[in-house]
Formats: sequence, structure tokens, C-alpha cells
Amino acid sequence: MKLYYSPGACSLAPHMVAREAGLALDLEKVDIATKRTERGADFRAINAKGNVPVLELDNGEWLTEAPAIMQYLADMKPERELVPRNGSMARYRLQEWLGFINSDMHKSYSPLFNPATSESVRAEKRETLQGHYAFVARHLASQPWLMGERFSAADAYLFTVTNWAPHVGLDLSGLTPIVAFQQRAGGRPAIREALQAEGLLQDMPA
Ligand SMILES: N[C@@H](CCC(=O)N[C@@H](CS)C(=O)NCC(=O)O)C(=O)O
Repeated sequence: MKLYYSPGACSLAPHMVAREAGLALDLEKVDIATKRTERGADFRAINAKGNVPVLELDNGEWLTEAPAIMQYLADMKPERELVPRNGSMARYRLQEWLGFINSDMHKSYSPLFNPATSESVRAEKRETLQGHYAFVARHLASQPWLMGERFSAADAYLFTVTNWAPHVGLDLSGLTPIVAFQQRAGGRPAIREALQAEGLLQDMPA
């Protein structure tokens, strides 16, 4: 299998899930501005939507959308319990988190990376994100991970998007459970391996 990724982008979340699951994964870097891969392929021919992540399966099929890819990878190693069993209520709870992180949190960050976004829209998106993080912090005040006592794919995704906060002027230092979550997740060996492989470890506390 191969993951098309861009360093530190949302593709980091499935990358972390693969490492947490102990799955072997080839990586191919994508320049999301030029839509070329590091091997010179036209990325739009791989994903017409032009976005990372894309997972290339061993049969050549391509799977897109971070929540689908994370669940696909985690389901390959059920014994690692990175997602609850399919069909269980807990699985829908996990999907509830993935949906919230994907459509509410991730997509509130996206305009903050666009240089054309006006200052008033930036302020509005930061305020929206502060509200989302206050909601998440209430959950993490009494449990280490989004799903309770066990690290899950949702935590890999939350860690990935929260890593963007300092790059877009979003100050989360007042939300102690979020700060503690980032440190806890960032200390996991598999997550450090993924950060290292994407050349990001120097950005993280030791
Ligand atoms: N709905 C997609 C969105 C993925 C997405 O937004 N990817 C960003 C990086 S985090 C991207 O590749 N953007 C390309 C661009 O801005 O041109 C998913 O959840 O996987």
C-alpha cells in the first residue's frame, strides 16, 4: 500500500494510524500547489479532487477521504483496536468524532492557510475553532482520549489538525486539556515515527 501525503497535512492522520496499526506503508510526497508527486506523476490523475490523502491499495485501487482511509487501515488490524468493531454503537461514536473533526474543525482551518483569506474571515474562523476546541476540551477534561481510555483513529486526526494551530495564529494555551492531549499524543512512539518520516519532529517538544 502507498499513502500519497503532504508533510503535516491531514494525510498525517492516516499515516499515524498505519504506524499505530503496525502496517507497512510506502509514502509518496505530493506538492499540493503544483499537483505533482515526488515521482513526477500528475496527482489529479490519481485524485481528481486534488487532495491528499490518497491510499493506493495493492490491487491499484485508490481510496480517498481521510475518515474512510483511517477506518480502512485500522480495520486491517482489528487487534490493535484503533477503531471499535464495525456495527457497534462505539463505532458510530468514533464516526461522530471523525465527522466533527473533518467537516467542522479541519474545514474551519482550511481558509486560514489560504493567503487570499481576508482578516475578518480569519478572525471568524479562529473564533469558530475556539468554540470547537472548548467543546472538545470538555470531553478531554475527564478522559485521556476522545473515545475514553483507548487511543483511536479520532485522536490521530485531532492531533493532526491541532498541530496546525500555531501556524495559523490560533492560541489554544488556555485550554489545558487540549495542551495536555497534544503532549500525550505527541509522545506516542508511532506518532513520533510518523512525524519523523514526514520531517516534522523538530517542530515537536521532546
Ligand atoms: N475531504 C478531504 C479533504 C482533504 C484536504 O483538505 N486535503 C488538503 C490538505 S489537508 C489538500 O490536499 N488540499 C489541496 C489544496 O488545497 O489544493 C478529506 O477529508 O480527506
